[in-house]
Amino acid sequence: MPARGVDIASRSFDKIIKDIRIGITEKELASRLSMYMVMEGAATKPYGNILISGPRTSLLHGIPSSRAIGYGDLVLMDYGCQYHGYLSDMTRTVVVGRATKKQREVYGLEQRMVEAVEAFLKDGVSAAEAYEESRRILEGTEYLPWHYTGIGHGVGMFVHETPFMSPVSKDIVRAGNVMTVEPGIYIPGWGGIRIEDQLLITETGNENLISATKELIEI
Ligand SMILES: [Mn+2]
Repeated sequence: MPARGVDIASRSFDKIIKDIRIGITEKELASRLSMYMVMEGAATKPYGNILISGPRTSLLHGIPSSRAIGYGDLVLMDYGCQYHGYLSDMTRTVVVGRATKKQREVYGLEQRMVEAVEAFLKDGVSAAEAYEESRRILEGTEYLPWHYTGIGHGVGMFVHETPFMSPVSKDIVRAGNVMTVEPGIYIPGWGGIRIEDQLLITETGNENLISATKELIEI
């Protein structure tokens, strides 16, 4: 059942945030995160988990490096696991120390984008219109140029499946689809903030399978 893989990922988030501290490297944290998922029941074969920090968080598909975590860093974790053949995929971004005004502002916009798309998604809606729901939150702000167009995708036995949500998508979202919602704001040289949930689409709406909080966490 896909629900189990998302539970493993959410429980591992509660564990990994306790390990984040100044001086620990991205690689150390990434390996601990993989270990927690296996200890929680995931298959041992991982797939490209992302755990990046500081200005590197603006990299869409950054690979964990030897960079040590510092005060004021954003730490972006985009990860999931395999359980009985099905995959989970989620992202959370946290701040080490007190969030700056700008970090708080971008995080707040990101939260609003995720909420807008999740309020929109149900059986029969257009994936391209779902993208518009996130884009319009950034209209009139300085952050619109840093909004990435791919804001979600189906997840099943593969990590990226239909439906794909983007401005050029022709896909229609259907009840029974399991898919991510992951708009993001990626500012080169500053950093990026992404929140990614994984939803089960229903006739009337959707059910969020990720139980980890979306509120800003300051570590
Ligand atoms: Mn994803």
